[in-house]
Amino acid sequence: MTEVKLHGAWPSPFSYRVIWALALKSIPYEYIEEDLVNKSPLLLQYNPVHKKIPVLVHDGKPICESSIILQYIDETWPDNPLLPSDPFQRATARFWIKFIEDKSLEIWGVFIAEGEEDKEKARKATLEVLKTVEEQALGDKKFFGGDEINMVDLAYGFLARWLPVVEEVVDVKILEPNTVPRLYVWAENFRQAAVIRDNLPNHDEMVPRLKFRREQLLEIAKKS
Ligand code: GS8
Repeated sequence: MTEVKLHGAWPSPFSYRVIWALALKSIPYEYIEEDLVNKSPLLLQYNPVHKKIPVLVHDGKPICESSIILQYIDETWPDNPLLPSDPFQRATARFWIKFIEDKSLEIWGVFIAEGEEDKEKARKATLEVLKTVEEQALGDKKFFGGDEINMVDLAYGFLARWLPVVEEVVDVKILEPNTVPRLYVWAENFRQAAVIRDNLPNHDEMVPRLKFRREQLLEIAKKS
């Protein structure tokens, strides 16, 4: 019997990518909640380079970095594939996963924006990224993967639950029906898909957690 463990930290969007992939594949696993202020010796042993969650441990072998973990899961448990079989379509899916990884600093910039001018700048930068994604990657499809959720949807999943909480905490509006209407509908579809809906952090619980985290980060930024 194969043993799967996931080291994560609530409510990390990177942990959730892996949680969703395991759920979509119906893979049983043990979840281990890490305290990122006081990391466990096991986490440091499994991810000595970045010392970050998520780490998937499969039969004692640790795999780090959420997008690499998604690929590992898809290759190890090929039922309910998360990537298209056609090499060109696979390459395109990987392109968009890399795109959002490369743009994550821009998007998370909103989280630590302070003052109206800063917020507006961060809002515009994020919206620019979202418009590109909507026009070039999503188009008129229900999901990035077409009718079904695929790996690209999982990589962008944070837009559906985390970004709205960030918008609320920072008091900016970005992902709106009048700015990126197709991406807005995608976010609703994503949240409502059965496997995702059953594995989403609670919005009301996230708000105080993200508020607290934002204050911490702003404090650190002021000191440096
Ligand atoms: C990012 C993981 C990450 O930032 C991935 O897996 O995709 N590129 C990686 N993990 C954070 C928690 S989520 O905010 C983390 O583990 N931070 C601990 C630290 O920086 O000390």
